[in-house]
Amino acid sequence: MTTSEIQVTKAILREFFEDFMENIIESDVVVVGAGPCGIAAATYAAEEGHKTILIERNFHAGGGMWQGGFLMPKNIIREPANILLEEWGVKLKKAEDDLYVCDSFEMVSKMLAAASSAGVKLLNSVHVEDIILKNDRVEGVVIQWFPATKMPLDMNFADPIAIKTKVVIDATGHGSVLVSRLAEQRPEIKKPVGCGSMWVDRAEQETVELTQEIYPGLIVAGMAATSTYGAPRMGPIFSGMLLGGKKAAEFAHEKISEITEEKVRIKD
Ligand code: 48H
Repeated sequence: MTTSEIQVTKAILREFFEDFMENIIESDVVVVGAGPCGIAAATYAAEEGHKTILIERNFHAGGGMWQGGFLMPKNIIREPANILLEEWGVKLKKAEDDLYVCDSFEMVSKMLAAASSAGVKLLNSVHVEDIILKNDRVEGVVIQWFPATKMPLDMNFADPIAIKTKVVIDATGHGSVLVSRLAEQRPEIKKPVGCGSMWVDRAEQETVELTQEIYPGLIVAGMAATSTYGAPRMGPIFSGMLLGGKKAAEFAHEKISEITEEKVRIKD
């Protein structure tokens, strides 16, 4: 049997466009940013049965997990977030007190495997540059190929496209990209201030507490929540990110249930 170049091209095009039309254009949850928080949020949302898209501007997913601390690929987790990682099959070694350590490579790959098994669709090399903001609600995101955003300014003329969803989760890390965009247009939303100085205990706890629905249809989670509200930073420890991601998925589930009930009520 011979394989032609055209067969390869056709298979890629057909699969990409079918997937995009069926699963991506309209979804239940869009998570922006595939760091620890975003991957956890997407996995739990998909496990609840929601059609979930995870968008990452880099070729690779994993965000801040790859480089551990000080460019050393070891990640630290604190109880009770170790349970989440153990469920995904990540090997943890007890460090000190309530701390565990694992290999970054294993954490990233097993989290991504769990996301994939749950049915999450990953859209990588895609930059989210805006939200769809209609009727005082976030109804989707505006996307562009990431390499296109890196073209010289005089060539950067490519218009983006939009995808619709019921709930958007801003898990873009330090930049709080979607909240920043919202704050430019809604005076009641404060511009993200950036994270405060390091204080591990408070930071880990506040990251989870601050993960919330900041505006109808938009949940801010993980480091994006920390940076939005100026809470302390935590350094290379990821429990707040995982627990924040789980909490964001729980919020998303509640919101989708409310939207579904509202639709049924209107129909009746
Ligand atoms: C598409 C985007 C866009 C965009 C950004 O930085 P992350 O790892 O974020 P979290 O919240 O999952 O985890 C934070 C953690 O990694 C960290 O930074 C810690 C613990 N810091 C402590 C400290 O003291 O500094 O992942 C965010 C992801 C990245 O992969 C980005 O590439 C991606 O979001 N992203 N993707 N469109 N506009 N902006």
